[in-house]
Amino acid sequence: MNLTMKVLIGMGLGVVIGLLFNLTGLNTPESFVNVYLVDGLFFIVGKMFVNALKMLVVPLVFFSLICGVCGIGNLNTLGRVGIKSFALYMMTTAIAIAAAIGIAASAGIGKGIDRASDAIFSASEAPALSEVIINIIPSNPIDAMANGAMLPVIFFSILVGISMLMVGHKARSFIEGAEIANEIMMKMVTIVMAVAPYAVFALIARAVADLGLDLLGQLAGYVAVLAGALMLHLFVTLMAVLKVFSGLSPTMFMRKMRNAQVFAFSTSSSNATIPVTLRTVTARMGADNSVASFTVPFGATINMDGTAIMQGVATVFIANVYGVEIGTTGYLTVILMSVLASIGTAGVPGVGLIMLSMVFAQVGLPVEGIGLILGVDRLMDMIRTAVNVSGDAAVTAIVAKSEGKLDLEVYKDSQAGVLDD
Ligand code: DAS
Repeated sequence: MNLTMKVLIGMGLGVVIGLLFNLTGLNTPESFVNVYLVDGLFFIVGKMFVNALKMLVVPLVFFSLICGVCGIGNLNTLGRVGIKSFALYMMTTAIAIAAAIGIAASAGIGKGIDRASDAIFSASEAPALSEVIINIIPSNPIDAMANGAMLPVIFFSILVGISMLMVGHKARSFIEGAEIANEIMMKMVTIVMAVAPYAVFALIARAVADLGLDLLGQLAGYVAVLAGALMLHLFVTLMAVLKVFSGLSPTMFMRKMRNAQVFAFSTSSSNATIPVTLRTVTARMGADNSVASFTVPFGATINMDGTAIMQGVATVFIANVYGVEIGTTGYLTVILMSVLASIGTAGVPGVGLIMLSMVFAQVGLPVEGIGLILGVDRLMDMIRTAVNVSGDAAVTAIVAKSEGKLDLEVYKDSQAGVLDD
């Protein structure tokens, strides 16, 4: 049984147990069960898992970003293709998360929860935007890492990557070291995510015991708004960008992207889908490999429109559930952080959730809030990964066409390359 199924079972059991406690009134401070089980064992297991997620963030972002930046090749090969694709990737991600926050805020998801107790709801103030911008440059990068101040860590990591590129071949062993360290971090993510089913059970059981059916209704709202925002980005925003920047047919694009989207959905991993995305944009859409071989892996590393959408919607949801007023400044910080963090989010299952703990910490939301959405995240990860790879392919088609390296005859031929599939 795969992890997604185990997480869903953990969530289902957590809801049943939580409802049992909530509906039988066992969730009172006096009840033995509540004290030793719900606020005891479940609380401890949930806290330990959230700590494990937070433990990963700094090393994961540091090494992922260095590898992402060094993956550009050397700075002078960055060239037009690198600059065009980087600009388009950042633009689509920023549009994605801004739209997602707008949709989620207007939908008011997570509002009006009747909080039985403030025990699991405690949030701190978000820092002012000027302070956030000033502090992007760390006076002490080690201190920033030690305190999990992620925007300075992201800035420092990108700077290290660029500097390594400038040193050139002499830094080769450092770059190889960073690539190995990044691989180690990916394995650590896999280990932590293996515990997710049990943590989901504990976190959901405790939240439902406290909030009852009310939370489930709100959670359904979160899933509906997130799925809607992802579909809007995929079928409207991305296709409009494709049409405006290349004139290529969105209908043909979607028809040819189907296999890659299904593969991304089933693996929840942009990285694992790279070979399928590459074959789709070259054999089926006619993009030249000289462009695609750079923009597709580059996109799988730095382009995460779907993930940024999840981070935007989840932030609004948890802020409403916890009754925290993030304000415009806070949301601008979330957009900046999600766009920058997407550079460091490697395309593997569940990594977007780990980055979410970083976004929450930055805007003063309790990271425990992740426990409320953890159960549905595996499912949402599948959808957002399909959106992520669609963004990688769309930007590849745009850049290839702008470089005169896309064979329009192949793109227009619905049967092109289909024999390989
Ligand atoms: N599953 C990641 C990917 O491969 C994205 C995420 O975790 O949000 O794109």
